Amino acid sequence: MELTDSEISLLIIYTGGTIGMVKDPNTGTLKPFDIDNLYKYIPVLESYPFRIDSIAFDPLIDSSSVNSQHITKLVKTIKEKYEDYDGFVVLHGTDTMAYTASFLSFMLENLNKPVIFTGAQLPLGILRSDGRENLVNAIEIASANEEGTPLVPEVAICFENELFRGNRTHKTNAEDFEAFRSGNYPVLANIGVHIKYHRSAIRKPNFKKLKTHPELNPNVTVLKLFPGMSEKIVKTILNFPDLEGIILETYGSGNAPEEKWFLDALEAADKRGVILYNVSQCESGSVDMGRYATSLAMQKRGVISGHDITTEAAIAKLMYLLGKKIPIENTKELLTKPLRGELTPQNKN
Ligand code: ASN
Repeated sequence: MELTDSEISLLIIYTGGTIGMVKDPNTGTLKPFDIDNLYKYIPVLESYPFRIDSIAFDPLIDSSSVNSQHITKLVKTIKEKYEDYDGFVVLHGTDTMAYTASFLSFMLENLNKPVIFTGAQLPLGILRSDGRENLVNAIEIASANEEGTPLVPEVAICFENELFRGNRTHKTNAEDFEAFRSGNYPVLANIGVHIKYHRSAIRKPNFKKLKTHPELNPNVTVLKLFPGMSEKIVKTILNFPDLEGIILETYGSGNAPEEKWFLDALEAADKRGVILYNVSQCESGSVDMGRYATSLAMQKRGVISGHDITTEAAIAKLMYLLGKKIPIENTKELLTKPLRGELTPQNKN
């Protein structure tokens, strides 16, 4: 039986971001304002037929200031409140929304309830704001259920009439309301007169107990390759003593220069136990190591394929797996497999 409106309860976790920002009269810059603004601009929140509670970060932040503590705080909040609510809406700035959503997807194992991220490109106080529609849609989706089972039991991003899997998403536009794209995975829902859920793309609940993983290992970095990069700088990065994992943002289907110094530096890092994770700079398509000689050379030096994972999800996955302190061989193996639908399984024969 579907839950009746009066039985549904949602928690809005307001972290900050443009949605609730106002102009600082002294500097003219946008800064997050308090949660009362939400209710002022969306009075319908007070009269919703569900129970909607809200809590806010103190201080509220522009999402470009998000750090591991903020992410851990979100995980702990959801864990503490998990049994009290049917779903969660996270109001978050757009700049790092794809990162935070990716982190949460890994850190909330056995998630069986919706955690729907949303925000805005224009603050609610501005008449043309996209925030109202985004928030109302996110609430609708977080509360949607079939016989008491949520329709979207995963971490997702609801933005401009589309619902995306959080760990498949990338912010592609700083201007348009259509700010996000999911280049390698179909949208989970289209929002029009009706919300059309694409059931086959949505994760199925496993009904297991939520398990949280609050530890993240920060000893990772991203190296975006470009023609003409400095040997000295690249070697310094790969040799950095604390480095435990590096995402190599490579060209096309996972290609990189075949120069000897570069391949030797990769080999040396691999031998020191640094995880080398190959992620494409392209928004769509995937790393296919061995398709070209250049990527085969990397594979021989220990580089692991991230297949069609986004850089955001790769960072989150690496920091999460390294935070678990499991043997490096297990970490390497898990990096090639989907844990939360973040990459497409590879059928290597
Ligand atoms: N700088 C803002 C943030 O990420 C951008 C936004 O939310 N549209 O917090």
